Amino acid sequence: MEPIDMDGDILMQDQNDQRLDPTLDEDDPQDVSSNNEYSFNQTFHHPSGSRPELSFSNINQLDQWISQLSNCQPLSQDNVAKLCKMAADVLQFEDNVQPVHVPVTICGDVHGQFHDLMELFKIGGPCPDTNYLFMGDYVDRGYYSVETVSFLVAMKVRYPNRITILRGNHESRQITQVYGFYDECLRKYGSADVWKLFTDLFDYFPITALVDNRIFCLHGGLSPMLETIDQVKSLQRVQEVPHEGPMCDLLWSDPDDRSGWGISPRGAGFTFGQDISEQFNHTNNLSLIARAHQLVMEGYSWSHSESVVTIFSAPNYCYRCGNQAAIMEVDEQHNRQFLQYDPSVRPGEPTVTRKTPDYFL
Ligand SMILES: [Mn+2]
Repeated sequence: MEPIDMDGDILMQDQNDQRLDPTLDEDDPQDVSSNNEYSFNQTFHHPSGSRPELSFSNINQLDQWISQLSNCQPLSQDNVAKLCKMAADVLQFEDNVQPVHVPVTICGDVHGQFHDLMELFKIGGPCPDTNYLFMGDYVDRGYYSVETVSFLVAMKVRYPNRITILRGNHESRQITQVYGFYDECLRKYGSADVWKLFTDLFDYFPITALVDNRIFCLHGGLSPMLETIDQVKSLQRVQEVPHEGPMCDLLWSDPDDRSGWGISPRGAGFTFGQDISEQFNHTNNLSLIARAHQLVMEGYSWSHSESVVTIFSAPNYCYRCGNQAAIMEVDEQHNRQFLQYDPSVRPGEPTVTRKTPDYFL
């Protein structure tokens, strides 16, 4: 049986953008293909002041939403609108390089596999008792992107110091129109309004996190335009994921066995070798780069003499890849432990077998 190449999200070519986005107006600023500026903005600082405290009524509201979502019941469109407004008020105060402290459990791609996300919290311990850092790709591919991203965003608003949610390359207007989230919103809500609410919110997600100044966490990988973490801090991140440039690379790049920088087969980001990872870790006094973005059969995989780790948290990805999932616990002493898990059962749906059907033989 041929191996299934399921990790290769491909960035669509520019000329397809208009066709792919049915909501685009002629002069809609969402079309980022003409934006060739790399958006370093030395004057960008996150808004001064602090995050507003949650009111008792907001806490009650959030607890009710979290309870409903825990049963895989989507919120009403009005409540999604309220939730996204509250979430933007939280996320806008976070940094491009969001500081996180140990102990924390670091997770990779989830991709709409809601029941497996519930399994993740069983394996890793419930939030907020356990602190979590998710490295993006909550939507697309799986059947429950709406419930998955609604749940994680509600948890973020309810427990902002206990859970960190980074942006993945799928938290994008363009990619979600190709890989499922847009269609799922249409199917579950009858319009693209909820898709618009969430994709507008994605612009505020932090793009990287730094665990106790030692572990640099991000969805994809490094960029030839970024030598230091301070340079990441000066990016203007509140925008659609660009097609190129440093912010694009952070969400799209992959480590590679070849040294130096390479052209990525994904059509966005770069491949980077061990020499690049070791230089970046040395320059920034890091012990590790933790990233997601690639399907790995054991759920985690070391690269570059353990200077990079890939974590993938969607077991049996796309309900057919047969892979294990993993999360990485980092304790107070910075000891790391990987917890692996298999797919949960989705109620009411047939068990999918990986056995090749006889009619293919
Ligand atoms: Mn990805």
